Amino acid sequence: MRERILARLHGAAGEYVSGEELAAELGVSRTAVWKRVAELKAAGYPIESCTRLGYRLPPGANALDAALFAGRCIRVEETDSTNRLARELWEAGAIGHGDVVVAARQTRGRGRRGRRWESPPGGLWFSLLLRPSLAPAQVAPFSLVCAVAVAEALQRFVPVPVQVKWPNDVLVGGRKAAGVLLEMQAEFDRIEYVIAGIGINVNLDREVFPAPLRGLVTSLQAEAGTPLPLETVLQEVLGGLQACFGEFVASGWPPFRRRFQRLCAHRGRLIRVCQGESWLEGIDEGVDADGCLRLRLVDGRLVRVAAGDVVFDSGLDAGEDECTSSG
Ligand code: BT5
Repeated sequence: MRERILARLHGAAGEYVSGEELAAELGVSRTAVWKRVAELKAAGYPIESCTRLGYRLPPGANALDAALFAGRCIRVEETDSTNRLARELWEAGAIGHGDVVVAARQTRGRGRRGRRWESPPGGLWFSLLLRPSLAPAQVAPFSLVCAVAVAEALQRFVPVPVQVKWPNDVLVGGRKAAGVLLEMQAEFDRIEYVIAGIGINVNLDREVFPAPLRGLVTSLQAEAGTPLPLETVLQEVLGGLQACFGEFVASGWPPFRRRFQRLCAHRGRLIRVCQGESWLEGIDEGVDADGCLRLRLVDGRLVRVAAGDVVFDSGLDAGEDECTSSG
């Protein structure tokens, strides 16, 4: 019922809707409406009430944005993967749009392409379930949008630069501190749900990582020189994701293109893009209007890359295991 109340108030475009009208439309009592509105307000929705006029969302209040405020946070001590758990909870009807599943540790945290994501206690491992009213093809750049949201939020906690690495890594002081795994369930032209899985190394020592990763990764604590309150970081990142999601649903990728470029660690640099068994090398000429990477190859050709892993600078050697042939 909360979603229907919000949708009705949003549809009224800043005008008041009386409690009586809402009650009649929803087939419930005015007291029930009043209670749900009180819950929505407690959850952070900017709903205004007036005894004689009823309720309204003030002009300019974006209900989609606000919809994430209502998201519940389901917390577990341990799970294999919060992305998997979020899917299971959705299928059981236990969670909906804007809900978040957070685990203190994951036993089989997942990266892209079946890779492993180290998730010991001290980090933030969570999945956000979203039901955007977009076509499946429109969602592709959303993982880049999430990387932007996470990077911008994390910059408030560390004195060193926070950057993005195409498509979905967040680097702190040049090393990977967070990653995004976007998974989608869709049918033909309709998205059933999107799960944005986010992993952030908050209070972790480098020693907790397997030896081959130690030189490549970092944590907020290592860069800030002090442990950080997990809950504050989570709320900051969720706030950023919420704002970016609202903007992405309303305006798509274009407003994020420049934000991504500004944060990008390898723009204009010589990079290698690894795609499974092969790789391409060239100068990064920025992301395009679809979020693809434009790469100027040594022979002068400009190619558009839709997927892969970027390796650059000293990382060229460190990432060699992901580029298994000379392409
Ligand atoms: C990612 O994959 O960066 C996406 C990571 C998403 C993790 C979150 S945690 C909550 C949710 N539940 C899940 O099960 N997953 C999501 P990718 O770009 O494929 O990077 C994976 C690679 O990063 C690995 O092969 C390692 O090289 C490296 N890596 C693994 N664990 C790391 C960590 N904790 N910090 C930094 N790098 C790590």
